Amino acid sequence: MPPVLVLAGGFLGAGKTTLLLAAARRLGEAGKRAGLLLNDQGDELVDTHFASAAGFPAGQVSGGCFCCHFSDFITAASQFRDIDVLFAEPVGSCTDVAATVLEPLHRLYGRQFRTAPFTVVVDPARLAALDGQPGDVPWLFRNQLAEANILVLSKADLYPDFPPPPNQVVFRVSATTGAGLDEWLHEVLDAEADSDLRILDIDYNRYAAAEAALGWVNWKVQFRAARPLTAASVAGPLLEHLASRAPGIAHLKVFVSSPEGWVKASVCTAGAEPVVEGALDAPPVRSHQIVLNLRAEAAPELLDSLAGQAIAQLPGRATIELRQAFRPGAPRRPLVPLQTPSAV
Ligand SMILES: Nc1nc2c(ncn2[C@@H]2O[C@H](COP(=O)(O)OP(=O)(O)O)[C@@H](O)[C@H]2O)c(=O)[nH]1
Ligand SMILES: [Mg+2]
Repeated sequence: MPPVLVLAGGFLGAGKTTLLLAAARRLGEAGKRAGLLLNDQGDELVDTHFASAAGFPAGQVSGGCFCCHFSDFITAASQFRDIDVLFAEPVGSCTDVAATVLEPLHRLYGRQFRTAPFTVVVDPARLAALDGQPGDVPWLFRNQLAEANILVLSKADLYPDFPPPPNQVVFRVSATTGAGLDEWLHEVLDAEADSDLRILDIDYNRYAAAEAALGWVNWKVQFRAARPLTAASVAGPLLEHLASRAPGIAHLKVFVSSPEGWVKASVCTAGAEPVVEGALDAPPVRSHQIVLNLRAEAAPELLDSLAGQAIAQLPGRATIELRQAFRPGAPRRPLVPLQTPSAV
């Protein structure tokens, strides 16, 4: 049997990776093997390190979205061996996934993958803040919602009673507690593969403007501390320094690892409490690898210099292995939309 390919899109910080890891764990308990395919506009991705550290086969399409790198997506997806389910997470600033990824998947790769209905993961807090908001980024977010076959209202432990949007198949899921996870998994894994795609009529100029509104910063650093430090005592100050200074944060993530263990710390909106996961009790060591991903509605040069300051204030010597700061390039329109698109 070909593996089921489950695409789960949605905005930055919606909870996609956490959901997919929880689902992969749940499948593992049931004797099934799941892999994760992540995606980024840049090259070093906290999510991929996190998924590998959690013990799952993980791959990545970097340097652009699945849609504009469809052949890379197929190559990367084909490299997973002996899996039952492949979860794929497009970049959080991506829309038009139905037309540019799912439609060609159905048409050209139906024998290689059984494609599940398209899930879009939504953070209820961001959805609540969307009401009537003007601008290109809210427009992009609305398009993400409109093309979903299934909406997952994430973080149900925090927002148990959030009202579901009308005219959508909705699941409330907490990846943290596991509530609602089985129901969603059942829906995506057992549904008829060819659920109708919701192909949109996307204005690619506006889409490009929305993507370019975000500054994107990825750093990878080898850090030699002046004295032994735990991963948490590297990640904590780094995150706090940046979270209190970077404007318009959409997602800030730091992954600090050494052979003794790893810690992931993240913030999804300005002013939110950081979430810290991993080996908080790992013994202190001097050598750490730091991977930092920051996406914010601000100039990449500013975000890059703030990242540099945050790393410079750590007590020790940092050797930079990767330093990227940019606005995502304009996405490319698909050549042949097969179904009649609808406007949002
Ligand atoms: N309380 C709570 N937090 C969650 C849940 N799912 C994700 N998060 C947090 O939301 C943030 C963004 O999650 P992530 O999976 O990285 O989002 P992504 O950018 O959509 O992949 C992280 O800090 C997660 O720990 C959940 O079910 N409950
Ligand atoms: Mg993610």
